[in-house]
Amino acid sequence: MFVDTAKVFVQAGRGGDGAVSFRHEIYIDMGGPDGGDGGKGGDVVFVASENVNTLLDFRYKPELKGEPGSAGTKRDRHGKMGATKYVKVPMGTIVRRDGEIIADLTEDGQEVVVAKGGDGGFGNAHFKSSVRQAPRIAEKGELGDTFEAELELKLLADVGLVGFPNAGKSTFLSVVTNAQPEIADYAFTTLSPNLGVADVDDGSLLIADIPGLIEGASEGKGLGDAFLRHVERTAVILHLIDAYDNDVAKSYTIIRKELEAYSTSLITRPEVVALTKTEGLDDDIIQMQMDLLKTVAGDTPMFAISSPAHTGLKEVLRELRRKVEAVRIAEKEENKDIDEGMAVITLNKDQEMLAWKIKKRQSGEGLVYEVRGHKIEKFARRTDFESHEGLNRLRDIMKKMGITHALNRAGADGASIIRIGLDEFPLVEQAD
Ligand SMILES: Nc1nc2c(ncn2[C@@H]2O[C@H](COP(=O)(O)OP(=O)(O)OP(=O)(O)O)[C@@H](O)[C@H]2O)c(=O)[nH]1
Ligand SMILES: [Mg+2]
Repeated sequence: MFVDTAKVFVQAGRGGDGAVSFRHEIYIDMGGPDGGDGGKGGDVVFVASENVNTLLDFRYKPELKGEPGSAGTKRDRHGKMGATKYVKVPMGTIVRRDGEIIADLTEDGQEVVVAKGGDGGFGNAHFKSSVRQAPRIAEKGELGDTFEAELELKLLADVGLVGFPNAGKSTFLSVVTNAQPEIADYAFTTLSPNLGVADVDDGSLLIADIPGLIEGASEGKGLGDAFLRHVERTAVILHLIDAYDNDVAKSYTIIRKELEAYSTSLITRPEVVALTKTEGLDDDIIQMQMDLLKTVAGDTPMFAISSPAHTGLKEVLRELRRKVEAVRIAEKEENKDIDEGMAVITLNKDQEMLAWKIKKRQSGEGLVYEVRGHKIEKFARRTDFESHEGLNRLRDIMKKMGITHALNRAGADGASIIRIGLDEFPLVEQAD
C-alpha cells in the first residue's frame, strides 16, 4: 500500500538537570558551589531526502525521540547534549501540528527542526551570591517539545503521467527512468505512485507515474482520483493514450474531464500528449489517430511513441523539459508564491516569538520585502538604524534566523529594500 499520510509522535529530548555540588579541596572543609549545567536535549529534525518515496515507514515506527541531555556534574562539568534525532522524509512532505502547517519539505537535504530539545538546567554554580554562599539549588532540565505530528506527502515531480489504465504509463517510466514499476497487460496494475528520474540532455526530470484514471474517477470509480493529489504539484502533465484505442478523441476528453473535476488548476496545467504503442502501426494509421486527437487537443504538443522500440521518447522528454523550465521560470517571477512556503517555523514554546513571515509588497518607491514576526520586530525596534554596527547586527540576526536565506529565495538581492516594522533598509550594506 502506498502511504501518503501518517501520524507520528515526536518528542524532543528533555534537558539534563543541573548539578548540586561543592568543591572539595584539601584543608578546605567545604568549597564553593561547582555543580555544572545539564546538557540540552536533542532536537527532532526532519530531513527531506530524494531516496525516500513514501511515508510507509512511519506506520511502523511511530515514535521519534530526541535523546535527553545528560545531567551536569561536579567541578562545573556540563552534561552532554542529547543527540539530535534526524528523520528522513520524502520530498514533498508537509508536517502539521494541530492542523497547522509547521514544515513543508520540498528540497533534497532541506532540514527543519520540528521539535526542539529542552534546555539543560543550571547547576548550583550559577546560584552563588553574597548572601547565599552555599546554594543547594539547581534547576531541572526543561521538557522537550512533544506532540503528535500529522504528515502528508504530495509528490513534487516535474512531470505527472496520466491516462487510462493500460495506456503504458509505467512502461514509459521504466524505459526513460531508473524506476522499475510493475507492468502488466491488465487494468490497474499500478496501485500506488512510482517516481523516476529521466536524464534529458544535460538536465533531468523527476517523473511521477500514478494509477490509471477512468470515467467517473472523480466520483470514486476505479481507484478514484485520490492519486491526483500527486499531480497537483507537478509542473507539467504528460497524457498518454493507447494508439489502439477505438476513439482516442473521446478518451482524451474523458481524462481531461476527470482532471477538471479534481481541480480546475489541472486543466490549465501545461500538457503534452503521447500516443503510445505505435511501433507496429502503419504511418497513416498513426497520422489518422493524431489528426483525431488534434480535433480535441488543439495545439497541445503531440508525439507518437513506443517504449519498447524507443521511438519518439527523446522528443517527448525534450518537450517536457522545455515546458518544465518555462514553469519554473514563471514561478520565480510570480510574487504570489512568496506567502506560501516561505514561513520558516521554529517549534518550541517560544514558537510564536520566533516565527516570521515574508511578504512582497509594491510600495511607492518600488518593491519592498516586508518581514513580520515578534522576535525580529523586537530586535528591529531596539536597533539604532543610524549606526552601521547596529544595522549590521540586525542583519546578522536575520541571517541566523534563516530570514536572509528565505529573502534570497524569494528573489531579493543585496540592494533589495527590507521593511521591518516602520523601518526600511537594504538587505546588504550598500557603498555610499
Ligand atoms: N506494444 C507495446 N506495448 C506496450 C507499450 N507500452 C506499454 N505496453 C504494454 O501495455 C500494457 C500496459 O502497460 P503498463 O505500463 O502497465 O500500463 P499503465 O498505463 O501503467 O497501466 P495501469 O498501471 O494499469 O494504469 C503492458 O502489457 C505493456 O507491456 C508500447 O509502447 N508498445
Ligand atoms: Mg501502471
